[in-house]
Amino acid sequence: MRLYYSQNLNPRVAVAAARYLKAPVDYIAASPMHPDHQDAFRKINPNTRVPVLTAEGRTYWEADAIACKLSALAGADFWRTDNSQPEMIMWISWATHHLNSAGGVYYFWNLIAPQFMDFQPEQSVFDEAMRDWRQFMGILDTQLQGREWLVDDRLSYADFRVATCFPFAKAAGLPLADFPQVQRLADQLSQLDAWRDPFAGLA
Ligand SMILES: N[C@@H](CCC(=O)N[C@@H](CS)C(=O)NCC(=O)O)C(=O)O
Repeated sequence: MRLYYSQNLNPRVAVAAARYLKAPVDYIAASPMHPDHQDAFRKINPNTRVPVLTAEGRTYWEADAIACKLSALAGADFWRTDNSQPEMIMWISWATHHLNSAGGVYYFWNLIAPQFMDFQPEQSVFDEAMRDWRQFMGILDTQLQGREWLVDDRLSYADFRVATCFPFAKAAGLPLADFPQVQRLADQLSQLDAWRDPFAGLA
């Protein structure tokens, strides 16, 4: 099995999941959007993005699908298969469409765009994303009150997914500490080697 990655937002989640599950994957550093690599990469992901997992003759892109596949192969309940599965998927979907979408604006414009362009959007773009970030972080904070983890008090992939932006929050300018329960979740996750330093030993 091969897991193609870069050290960016979504591949970080997939690599952390693979590390957490001790998946027997070969980690392949990739630059799928580099003009010299795009055509070749399109064969394994038409979106020319990472992460991508190749396993058992199939190819999986999207961090969530990769976590699902690796969890199944490990026989783990990291990706829930019991009655809590819909709730886990609810938080995964919510994270993608709401929390990470807001956080992604700061991640992209403050950390990624400056590497290759000299352009910043209007301040209103940042203001709107910050309003959304604070609203959704408030929702997450409320959900975490009285719970150790997001779903059924056991770690699941939903905890990784809602935390997608947390490792980049300080550098991107996204407030975490204003939300004490979310900060606690971030601290708990940081105690896991797989989450704190998923790229340890990788290029
Ligand atoms: N929805 C996809 C997003 C994939 C994506 O946007 N990947 C970006 C990194 S966050 C990418 O491949 N960028 C080019 C690179 O990292 O070289 C997922 O969650 O896996």
